[in-house]
Parts: sequence; C-alpha cells; structure tokens
Amino acid sequence: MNTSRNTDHLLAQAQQTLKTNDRGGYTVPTANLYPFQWNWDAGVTALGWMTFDPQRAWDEFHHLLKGQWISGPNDGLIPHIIFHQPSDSYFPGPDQWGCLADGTVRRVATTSISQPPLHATMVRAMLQMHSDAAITQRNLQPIVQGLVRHHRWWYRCRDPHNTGLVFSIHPWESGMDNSPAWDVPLAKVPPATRAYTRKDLGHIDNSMRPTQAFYDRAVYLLDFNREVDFDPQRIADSGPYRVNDVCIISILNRASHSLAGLCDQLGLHEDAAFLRARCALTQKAIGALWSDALGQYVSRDCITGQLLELPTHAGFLTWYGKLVLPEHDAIQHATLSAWLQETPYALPSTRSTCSQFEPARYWRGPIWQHLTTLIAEGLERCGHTALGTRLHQSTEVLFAKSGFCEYYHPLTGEGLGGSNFSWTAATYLFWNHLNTHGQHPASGLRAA
Ligand code: 9WN
Repeated sequence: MNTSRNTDHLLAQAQQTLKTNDRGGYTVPTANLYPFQWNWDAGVTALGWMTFDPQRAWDEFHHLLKGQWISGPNDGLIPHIIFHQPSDSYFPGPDQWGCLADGTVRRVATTSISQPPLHATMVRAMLQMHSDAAITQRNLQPIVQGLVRHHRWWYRCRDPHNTGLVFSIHPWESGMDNSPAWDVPLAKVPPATRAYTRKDLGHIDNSMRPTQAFYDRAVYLLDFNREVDFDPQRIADSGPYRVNDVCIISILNRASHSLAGLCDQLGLHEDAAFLRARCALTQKAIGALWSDALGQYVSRDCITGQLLELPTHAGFLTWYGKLVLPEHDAIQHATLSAWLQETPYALPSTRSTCSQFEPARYWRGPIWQHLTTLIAEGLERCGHTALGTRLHQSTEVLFAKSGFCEYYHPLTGEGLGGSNFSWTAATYLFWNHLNTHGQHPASGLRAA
C-alpha cells in the first residue's frame, strides 16, 4: 500500500472508531472496558471529532458539562466519569460512589474525583481548526463559563492554602492511575476490607492491568471520600492520599493560560486576571518539584513533603505546561534525549532503565499516544524542535504499525489494552489535520 492510501485507510479507520464509540453526543473510550464518558478522554476526543464534524466536537463538551457539580462546596467539579447511561461492564460504577443525580448538586450520576483538566487548551485548538462564527457563537460561551467554574474548583478545593501546587486525592484522578510514582503514597493507604468484584479482568489480561493491592487502595479512597461527604476541607486536612501530581499541575497551568485567553475574548476580565494570577503562583512554586537526581520534574507526596523520585514521562509535561525554569531546561532535555536512546518506540511512561519498568503493564512502561503528542507539542513551542519532531514521528510509526489501541509496548510497538480506542484515534485525526493544513507539527496549538 502506498503512503497516501495508507493515510486514507488510517483516516477512515480513525473516524470509524469515533463513530462506533459514539453514544449520542458523547464518546466512550472503548466499548465494554470503559462504557461511560471519561473526563480527559472527552477533551482529546473532541479534537478528533473537530476534524470532520465540528458540532459533534462541541457536543462532547456539552455532555461533559452535564456532569459538572453545580452547587455546594464542590461547585464546579467536573468528575472523572459521567454515568450518562447504565452499564454493568465496569467497576466501580454509579452505585459505588455515592454521587447519584439529585437535581441540586448533580444532574447526572458521576464519580467524586476529577482528571487532568486539559479542556480549555483543546477548546483553543478547536477554535483554530474551525472558526465558523455561527458555530462558535452557539457553543463557546457556556463551555468557557463551565470551564472557569471548574478551574476555580481546582484552585479552591485542591490548593486551599494557595501554595501554587494543586494536589490530587486519588490515583485515578491523575489519569496515570498505576504509575510507580504513586507506590509510596499508596502504600500508606489502608486496603479496603469490603468485598467487591473487578470487571476489568474480564476484558483485559491480568498482566496488563493494575494489581489487586492497587484496587484495594483505590476502593478505600473512593469509600473515604464518600464517608466524609466529599467535604473538600476534611479531604485537604486529613485525606490519606494527597499528591502534588506534576501531570495535573502542568496540564492545569497550560489550560489556565488557554482559558484566560478565551475569557479575554468573551470580556470575562476578572476571570482572566484570576487565572493569570494562579499561573504566576504556580510558576513561582514549580521549582520545588525538581529532582536533581533524575534531571527532571517529578511529583511530590503532599502529606510528607517527600519528592516521588520516579522517572515517569509526567515530568516532561512541564514544557507543555509552560513551567520549565530556565536553569532546568537543558538538563531535562538531556534526560529526555537519553530516554529516547533506550527504547525503539517512544515515549515510555516509565524509563526503561528503572527497576519498576514493566513494558506491558498499565502506566508502568507502555506508551500513551495522546501524552506523547502533548509532550512533543510542549517541546516544539519551547524551541526544542528536533526532539519534538522525533517524538511526533515515533507516534506516527505506532499508528501505522498497530492501529488505535489504548497503549503500546515500548520495546515491540505492539498495541495493548483496549482496541478501537477513542483518544488514540482522535490524536491521529488531529495530527493528520495539522499536517495537511500546513501546521505541522505543533504550531496549531502554539497560541493556546
Ligand atoms: C479509571 C478511560 C480511562 C482513562 C485513564 C486510564 C483508565 C480507568 C480504569 O481509563 O482509567 O479512570 O478503570 O482503569 O488510566 O487515564 O481516562 O480511558
């Protein structure tokens, strides 16, 4: 097959993946394994829809915002899963979280935690891709208002002492659920003692999924949150797991810059000023997450103050987050360059030389394509074009070799986890759009 036929075939397959996973205005990440709408998946998936059905892209956000909490101390929270329709193929489902629709705080059943808030940056990118005035007019304002409320929730509830570094309260909130970076803080969380039945192992081989010990702690934290009635102050004072996650911090910071720009556009000047002030605070604080030993940024246990010095790809998102301090830039660049010598495919979620590296297990080694592309974009916009392009090219190789899987083996390039995966297909559609519109590789997002 020649290159252009290959591209046509991949494009058709990617669009078909989104259509197959469409549940009428929102997209499931993949059938059965993840049968609901997920928070950060929705943001990435919208970019894919934008390449061939702009109104459908905006609908992804409208559906996500139907799950937003609309009153009480957690006003503004966009939960990590929105349970629009029932399904019994996933644990923990709506019966576990204590967050059913009540018409006051919630209009739809949801979880009680969030996920990396990349949405505002995706909205900026969507506007650059398709600037039809009528469609923008119809969609932009309610989405921006919902996102402002959400960012205010992050800063109010997850950084109540204005340190500049928000914390997360559950490994599922990080999106990088099973990262070895969480091993130390999770080891201090007691295991759940109640009976429950995992469903993930009915879909995916045990060797690729988190351990039982991980699930026992994940369930304990879910129960804790429900038992303290989701009270942000009690969670901030005595939650058993609080982590300054460098992925969330970077993604939030970038999205706050993006959102401030969108607020300017809509005349929401007070919100824009608030967001910029929070970005300035984060910029001042980020140095605390630098690891001299690893030559990269890392996460930190917020309870003990201990750096979680594990070499994970999350640290490289600081370029995307506009947060890298000048004195760290060349060092982290050298670190990433060294990583790239070590595996045939990029970018592993954990460095392959690390003893916790497991190339096929969830977040402990495999490649996630959407994250590689965000990191590539961050590198490019900070002037590290060669490295960014290299990462970008390596994602293209994987799409062509293994299609649109949930994640990929960094030593063999094999596709792993769920198949026909929405955010992977969307990432391909987005990058292809930038290439064909002369915005290769990352300039389309540069202003965002
Ligand atoms: C828990 C949907 C989600 C992603 C996460 C990924 C995985 C869920 C799970 O799937 O998490 O949220 O049950 O393993 O880790 O990043 O959003 O694709």
